[in-house]
Amino acid sequence: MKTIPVFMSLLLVGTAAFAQFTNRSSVLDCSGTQASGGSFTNLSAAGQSGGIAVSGGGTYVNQAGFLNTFFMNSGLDTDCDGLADEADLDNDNDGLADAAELSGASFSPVTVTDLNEADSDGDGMSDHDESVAGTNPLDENALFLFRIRCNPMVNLTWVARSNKTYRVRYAATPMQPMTNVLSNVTVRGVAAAPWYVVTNTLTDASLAPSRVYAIDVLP
Ligand SMILES: [Ca+2]
Ligand SMILES: [Ca+2]
Ligand SMILES: [Ca+2]
Ligand SMILES: [Ca+2]
Repeated sequence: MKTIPVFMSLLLVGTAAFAQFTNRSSVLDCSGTQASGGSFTNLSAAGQSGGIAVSGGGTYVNQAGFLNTFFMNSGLDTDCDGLADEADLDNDNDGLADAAELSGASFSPVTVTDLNEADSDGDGMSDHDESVAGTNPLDENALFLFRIRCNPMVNLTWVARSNKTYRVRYAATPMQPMTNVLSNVTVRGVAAAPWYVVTNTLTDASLAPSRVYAIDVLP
């Protein structure tokens, strides 16, 4: 409920400036730095030492007032969680904070993602999950997947990232919990910068009649 005064104040600011605003999540606090969410007061440009800056990504300069003409979708709630984007630390609810999406620092190499889109490249894997897997969040062909082949031993093959460790678990049926660890695998191999992609295969030689597998990326 505390968010209502926030965007009401922002609407007031936009009207007074006769401008259109795009800035959806870069309310500045009273010291002129980017606010980290929560409750806000004194949000008008006049009463705010830092004003409101354009959230174009990267560093923020010239924080006194408005920059150019921009659109503000006041009260926008991208992830429909009841918290307006202006006060939401994670607009798209993908698990990666807005600040992290703007900085790109969760990826190596540093890669800026869309803070209003949970899956920036539309490959079915969220920006957060790609940050954990170490895959390129802007490449729809780069994501963490594995396939199973039987001949008759089971070969599990997945596109991995060199030097990451993966836990392979299994159960006899999909109804059972994945409590059995087949192996923890730290993937090595020749892989090219910047994403160090390498294909890895693990063999399950148990010859069990049926198994269901899961692979986790370990921190
Ligand atoms: Ca996010
Ligand atoms: Ca995102
Ligand atoms: Ca993705
Ligand atoms: Ca991707």
